[in-house]
Amino acid sequence: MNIAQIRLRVICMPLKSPFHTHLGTVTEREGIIVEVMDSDGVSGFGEGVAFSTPWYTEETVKTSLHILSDVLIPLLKKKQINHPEDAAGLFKKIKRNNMAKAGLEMALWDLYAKKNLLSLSSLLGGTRGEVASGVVIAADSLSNSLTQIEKYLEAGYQRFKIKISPRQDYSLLAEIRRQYPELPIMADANSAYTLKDIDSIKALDDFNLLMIEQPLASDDIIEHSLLQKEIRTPICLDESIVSFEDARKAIELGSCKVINIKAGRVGGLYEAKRIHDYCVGRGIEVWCGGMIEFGISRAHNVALASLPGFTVPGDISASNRFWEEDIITPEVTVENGFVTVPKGPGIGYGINEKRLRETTQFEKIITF
Ligand code: OSB
Ligand code: MG
Repeated sequence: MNIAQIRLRVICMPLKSPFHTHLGTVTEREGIIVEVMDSDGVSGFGEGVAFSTPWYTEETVKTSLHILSDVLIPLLKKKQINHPEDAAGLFKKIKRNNMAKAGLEMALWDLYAKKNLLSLSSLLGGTRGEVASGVVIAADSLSNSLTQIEKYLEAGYQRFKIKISPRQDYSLLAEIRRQYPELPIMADANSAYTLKDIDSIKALDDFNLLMIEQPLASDDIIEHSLLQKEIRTPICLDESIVSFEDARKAIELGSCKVINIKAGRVGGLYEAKRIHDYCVGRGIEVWCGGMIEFGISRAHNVALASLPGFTVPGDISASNRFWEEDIITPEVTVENGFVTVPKGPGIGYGINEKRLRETTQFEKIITF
């Protein structure tokens, strides 16, 4: 791959409505857009999905920018790579910083796919023409949760993920279940519980949840395996899985029955695909997670979720779930509960240059 330059942009946009979790409220989103251009002038795009503050993982926009500019891009400058999979090997000696790695690696996948006139989906081994769409309900009250469910049901979403915590769990889910006895719902706790709360977690078995996501701390891998033996609801891990090795260990221990795969959290599409391949055939379901992302990362998610093991509707919502106007064209849309997987080269979406320009707060060009 003949890289000529890399352009890093930090963009910022307000969310259409606040996103509440027990860890805090997100009202605006900063993100890093990575553009890798080759000597023919073809560009591949990736997105660094770290947040402004380290509430979800330890990375931030600033640490990602530092690791990209001062560590990863210099490595790529020194060593010519032939395939995006080589980037994973190159970045291996750098510990963690997975979202920074993924932002760059995903741009290389898009570029490679475009150069070879393949869709990213087919390059990755995708088999689906459309992916099932789910949405997250992250509201601050029961009534706001119910209003959002009504709105997103009308928009066609197939699966609803409700953010919960010990302060808002049983009564919230009970009322949702009372009004929607058949609705495919799950809960995401973002590590709000400890094993001491086992009775309140067990009680959630009443609601026929598809799964409960990350009830305990990210390093509570043994505790999750103890918990799974005590509850009927399948445990899905999110924050606990930042690598293939984490997935292998969690599965061997029986800590989960489902894994939420986010390419950003695990360091890129190569590692995401390895986790997917390992889960398929071991009876572990996977689905594609979301990061309140802009269109570039959303497009990568659509391609990833087209792989055969992604059997559960993911957190793959339309661009208009979060944004007045996204940075890609066309925007990601949900029709009859599905997003169509683009067939064009690479991620299959173009850049909305005007929107990208007006949301850019900082940019930096590194020439090779
Ligand atoms: O825990 O899955 C999570 C968003 C940001 C950080 C962590 C999580 C989320 C979501 C997905 O719940 C929201 C989305 O992008 O659809
Ligand atoms: Mg989660």
